[in-house]
Amino acid sequence: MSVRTGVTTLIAVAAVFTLTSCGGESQGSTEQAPVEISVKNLAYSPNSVTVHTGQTVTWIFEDQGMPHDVVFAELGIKSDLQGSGTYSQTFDKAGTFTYTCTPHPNMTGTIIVEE
Ligand SMILES: [Cu+2]
Repeated sequence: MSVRTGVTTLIAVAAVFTLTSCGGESQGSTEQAPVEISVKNLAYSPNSVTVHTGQTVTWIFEDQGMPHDVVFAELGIKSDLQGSGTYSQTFDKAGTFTYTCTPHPNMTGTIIVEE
């Protein structure tokens, strides 16, 4: 492993810890734990997640600066095109919702919202 790769990995790990540690609500319920989706390598990972109504999903854009977005055409929801940073969306309506990326139509994902 090169030094550069090692440093990059450390930064990535630190970022994940930071997001995880400050994302919790004060409810103390594991059911409402933050749901995070990595946007990397032209894919959303995990590709399909199940949440409860009122829960927030955060996409983390980490595809080495390549811009992606998150578009729920059915819900009229569209994030900015982002090469870094995060985007969060709260789901208040139950259902199965698919989303895609504008520049890369074969990037798709699914959010299943349960009552
Ligand atoms: Cu994309």
